[in-house]
Amino acid sequence: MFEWADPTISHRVTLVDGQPSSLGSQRAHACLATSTISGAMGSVNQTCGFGGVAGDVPLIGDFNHDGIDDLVIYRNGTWYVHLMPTCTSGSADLTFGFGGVAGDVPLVADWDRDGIADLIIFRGGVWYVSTRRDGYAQAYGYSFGAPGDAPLAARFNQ
Ligand SMILES: [Ca+2]
Ligand SMILES: [Ca+2]
Repeated sequence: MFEWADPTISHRVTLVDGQPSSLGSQRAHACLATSTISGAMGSVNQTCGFGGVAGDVPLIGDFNHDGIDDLVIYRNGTWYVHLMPTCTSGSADLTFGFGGVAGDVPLVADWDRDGIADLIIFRGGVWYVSTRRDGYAQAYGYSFGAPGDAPLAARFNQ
Protein backbone atom coordinates (compact mmCIF):
# COMPACT_ATOMS: atom_id res chain seq x y z
CA MET A 1 0.00 0.00 0.00
CA PHE A 2 1.28 3.43 -0.89
CA GLU A 3 -0.23 6.54 0.62
CA TRP A 4 0.28 9.98 -0.78
CA ALA A 5 -1.07 13.24 0.53
CA ASP A 6 -1.51 16.35 -1.56
CA PRO A 7 -1.80 19.36 0.75
CA THR A 8 -2.86 21.63 -2.13
CA ILE A 9 -6.23 19.96 -2.54
CA SER A 10 -6.58 18.50 0.94
CA HIS A 11 -7.20 14.88 0.18
CA ARG A 12 -5.41 11.61 0.53
CA VAL A 13 -4.82 9.05 -2.18
CA THR A 14 -4.17 5.42 -1.41
CA LEU A 15 -2.90 2.83 -3.84
CA VAL A 16 -3.22 -0.72 -2.61
CA ASP A 17 -0.55 -3.22 -3.57
CA GLY A 18 0.84 -0.67 -6.00
CA GLN A 19 -1.96 -1.34 -8.48
CA PRO A 20 -3.44 1.71 -10.21
CA SER A 21 -6.82 -0.02 -10.36
CA SER A 22 -7.90 1.20 -6.97
CA LEU A 23 -7.86 4.75 -5.77
CA GLY A 24 -9.61 6.28 -2.80
CA SER A 25 -9.61 9.78 -1.44
CA GLN A 26 -11.44 11.62 1.28
CA ARG A 27 -12.51 15.21 1.47
CA ALA A 28 -14.45 16.95 4.16
CA HIS A 29 -17.81 15.37 3.37
CA ALA A 30 -17.31 12.71 0.76
CA CYS A 31 -15.22 9.76 -0.22
CA LEU A 32 -14.27 9.63 -3.86
CA ALA A 33 -13.30 6.55 -5.77
CA THR A 34 -12.11 5.93 -9.28
CA SER A 35 -11.12 2.93 -11.29
CA THR A 36 -8.88 4.75 -13.72
CA ILE A 37 -5.93 7.05 -13.35
CA SER A 38 -4.83 9.55 -15.93
CA GLY A 39 -2.23 12.25 -15.59
CA ALA A 40 -0.27 13.00 -12.47
CA MET A 41 -3.33 13.54 -10.28
CA GLY A 42 -5.62 10.95 -11.81
CA SER A 43 -9.18 11.52 -12.83
CA VAL A 44 -12.26 10.84 -10.78
CA ASN A 45 -14.97 9.00 -12.65
CA GLN A 46 -17.16 8.14 -9.70
CA THR A 47 -18.07 9.87 -6.49
CA CYS A 48 -19.65 8.35 -3.44
CA GLY A 49 -20.88 10.34 -0.46
CA PHE A 50 -19.96 8.15 2.48
CA GLY A 51 -18.75 9.23 5.90
CA GLY A 52 -17.73 12.79 6.58
CA VAL A 53 -18.46 13.02 10.29
CA ALA A 54 -15.71 14.80 12.22
CA GLY A 55 -13.19 12.21 13.36
CA ASP A 56 -14.09 9.63 10.69
CA VAL A 57 -11.09 7.64 9.48
CA PRO A 58 -11.34 6.65 5.78
CA LEU A 59 -9.84 3.31 4.77
CA ILE A 60 -10.16 0.91 1.86
CA GLY A 61 -10.08 -2.86 1.53
CA ASP A 62 -11.85 -5.70 -0.24
CA PHE A 63 -14.52 -6.98 2.14
CA ASN A 64 -16.46 -9.26 -0.21
CA HIS A 65 -13.57 -10.89 -2.06
CA ASP A 66 -14.57 -9.61 -5.49
CA GLY A 67 -11.18 -8.05 -6.20
CA ILE A 68 -12.54 -4.51 -5.89
CA ASP A 69 -11.58 -2.38 -2.93
CA ASP A 70 -14.48 -1.13 -0.85
CA LEU A 71 -14.86 2.10 1.08
CA VAL A 72 -14.52 1.93 4.86
CA ILE A 73 -15.25 4.50 7.51
CA TYR A 74 -13.98 3.82 11.03
CA ARG A 75 -15.89 5.79 13.61
CA ASN A 76 -15.29 5.24 17.34
CA GLY A 77 -14.94 1.47 17.14
CA THR A 78 -17.53 0.90 14.42
CA TRP A 79 -16.43 0.03 10.90
CA TYR A 80 -18.84 1.00 8.12
CA VAL A 81 -18.19 -0.66 4.78
CA HIS A 82 -19.70 0.44 1.49
CA LEU A 83 -19.24 -2.21 -1.17
CA MET A 84 -18.00 -0.87 -4.48
CA PRO A 85 -18.04 -0.35 -7.40
CA THR A 86 -21.57 1.04 -7.21
CA CYS A 87 -22.61 3.77 -4.85
CA THR A 88 -26.32 4.40 -5.07
CA SER A 89 -27.18 5.21 -1.48
CA GLY A 90 -23.89 5.99 0.22
CA SER A 91 -25.01 3.88 3.15
CA ALA A 92 -23.08 1.04 4.76
CA ASP A 93 -23.54 -2.44 3.34
CA LEU A 94 -21.59 -4.03 6.19
CA THR A 95 -20.96 -2.92 9.77
CA PHE A 96 -18.46 -4.32 12.24
CA GLY A 97 -17.47 -3.45 15.79
CA PHE A 98 -13.81 -3.60 16.80
CA GLY A 99 -11.65 -1.22 18.79
CA GLY A 100 -13.08 2.03 20.05
CA VAL A 101 -10.62 2.85 22.84
CA ALA A 102 -9.41 6.44 22.76
CA GLY A 103 -6.22 6.58 20.73
CA ASP A 104 -6.91 3.41 18.72
CA VAL A 105 -5.57 3.62 15.18
CA PRO A 106 -7.57 1.52 12.67
CA LEU A 107 -5.97 -0.20 9.69
CA VAL A 108 -7.18 -2.60 7.02
CA ALA A 109 -5.16 -5.42 5.47
CA ASP A 110 -5.67 -9.02 4.44
CA TRP A 111 -3.71 -10.40 7.37
CA ASP A 112 -4.49 -14.08 6.82
CA ARG A 113 -4.48 -13.84 3.00
CA ASP A 114 -7.94 -15.33 2.50
CA GLY A 115 -8.87 -12.53 0.10
CA ILE A 116 -11.07 -10.66 2.57
CA ALA A 117 -9.85 -7.56 4.35
CA ASP A 118 -9.27 -7.89 8.09
CA LEU A 119 -9.67 -5.28 10.80
CA ILE A 120 -6.56 -4.11 12.62
CA ILE A 121 -6.24 -1.88 15.66
CA PHE A 122 -2.91 -0.37 16.65
CA ARG A 123 -3.17 0.47 20.33
CA GLY A 124 -0.22 1.88 22.20
CA GLY A 125 2.37 -0.08 20.21
CA VAL A 126 0.41 -3.35 20.15
CA TRP A 127 -1.39 -4.70 17.07
CA TYR A 128 -4.77 -6.47 17.34
CA VAL A 129 -6.20 -8.25 14.29
CA SER A 130 -9.76 -9.45 13.78
CA THR A 131 -9.62 -11.84 10.84
CA ARG A 132 -13.24 -12.93 11.41
CA ARG A 133 -14.44 -9.33 11.82
CA ASP A 134 -16.52 -10.50 14.78
CA GLY A 135 -15.42 -7.93 17.32
CA TYR A 136 -12.65 -10.10 18.72
CA ALA A 137 -8.95 -10.24 17.93
CA GLN A 138 -7.90 -13.59 16.55
CA ALA A 139 -4.30 -12.41 16.35
CA TYR A 140 -2.89 -10.03 18.88
CA GLY A 141 0.01 -9.16 21.07
CA TYR A 142 2.28 -8.08 18.27
CA SER A 143 4.33 -5.39 19.94
CA PHE A 144 5.92 -3.21 17.34
CA GLY A 145 6.11 0.54 17.55
CA ALA A 146 5.22 2.90 20.33
CA PRO A 147 2.26 5.08 21.32
CA GLY A 148 1.99 8.01 18.92
CA ASP A 149 3.54 6.15 16.01
CA ALA A 150 1.76 6.22 12.65
CA PRO A 151 1.34 2.54 11.72
CA LEU A 152 0.86 1.27 8.17
CA ALA A 153 -0.16 -2.17 7.01
CA ALA A 154 1.20 -3.55 3.77
CA ARG A 155 2.62 -6.67 2.19
CA PHE A 156 6.35 -6.08 2.17
CA ASN A 157 7.45 -9.63 1.40
CA GLN A 158 5.55 -11.73 -1.11
CA1 LIG B 1 -14.94 -5.68 -2.75
CA1 LIG C 1 -8.38 -11.86 5.55
